[in-house]
Amino acid sequence: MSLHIIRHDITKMKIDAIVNAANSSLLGGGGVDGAIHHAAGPGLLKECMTLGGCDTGDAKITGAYNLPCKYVIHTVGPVWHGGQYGEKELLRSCYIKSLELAKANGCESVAFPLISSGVYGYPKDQALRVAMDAISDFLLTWDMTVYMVIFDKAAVTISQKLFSDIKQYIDQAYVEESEVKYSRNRILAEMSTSAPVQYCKAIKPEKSLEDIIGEIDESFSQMLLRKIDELGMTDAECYKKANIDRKLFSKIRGDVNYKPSKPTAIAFAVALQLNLKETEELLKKAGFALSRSNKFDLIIRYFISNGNYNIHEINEALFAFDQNLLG
Ligand code: AR6
Repeated sequence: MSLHIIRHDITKMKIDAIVNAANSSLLGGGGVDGAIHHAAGPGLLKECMTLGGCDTGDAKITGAYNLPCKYVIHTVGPVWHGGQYGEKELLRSCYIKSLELAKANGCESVAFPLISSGVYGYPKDQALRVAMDAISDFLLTWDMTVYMVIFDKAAVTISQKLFSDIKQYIDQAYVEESEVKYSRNRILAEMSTSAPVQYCKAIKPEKSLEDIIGEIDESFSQMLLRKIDELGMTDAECYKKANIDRKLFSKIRGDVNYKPSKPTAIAFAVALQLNLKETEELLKKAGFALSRSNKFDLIIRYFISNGNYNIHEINEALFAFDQNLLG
């Protein structure tokens, strides 16, 4: 179970079901609808002709014909009229109805295009928000792997304000970093002209290596499980909030020395709503740190220091800045 944003052509995806952004006739059109019919071949249109159309906000399922997936779920998004005409509810309904159909047909993996965000004119940042919220709500109660497929880079736009806030945060951190480097270089330059360094005698360690290893700190998985208990969370609440697969979570639970990837470790910090200091502590357990000199780390810092722990919003921002995603 997890939700991923990926850049891809949906017609090429080898999964259980892909969703088509259709119109109410279900008889084909342009955009992703045209691409799906083209790749599926005439059999798809023939089956669609038997369905009697589809209401806005509703969904219907067909076979996939020449496509590499098993099913096509056709949903009809709302046309954008400014946002006061129930567009949001209708768009949300497209995602929920499509996911329910997928569930009823035993699908374990589904891919969505950004419905309504092309010909139907829904603002892309808002369309993505509705999509991510609807899908993540559904995933709270049902296990499935869901992909939000973004066709062209321009289609992913987090809100302009968020984008410029993060950009400013990154730029500011880069400025601070170069100031630190500058003063460090100055100190080094001054040191090289001052008195020679005094060497001291090697100090004999007081503890044996065995003793030191015996005092090894709590591991990543121990700290994670302790935090989950302290917060009174269930395991499922935690891995769902972290956008982490149940299987991966069981692996971590069962292996005291499990070494997660950095995005996985951060995903847990976000799920546990750790502050920056605690996040650094958890990351350190897995051998990682949050630096001030790369975009990925700065975006994470930005969200954590603003108390925003919505993993999907963080992933949207990471995606918009071309970074690896969490979870
Ligand atoms: N894979 C993934 N996404 C795609 C692909 C692709 N191959 N091709 C386009 N997109 P649109 P709508 C993205 O216009 O706004 C049709 O004529 C595209 O970049 O296909 O719901 C129907 O028949 C955009 O972000 O769908 C309806 O009449 C997104 O898919 C009407 O358009 C949706 O754009 C539906 O309009």
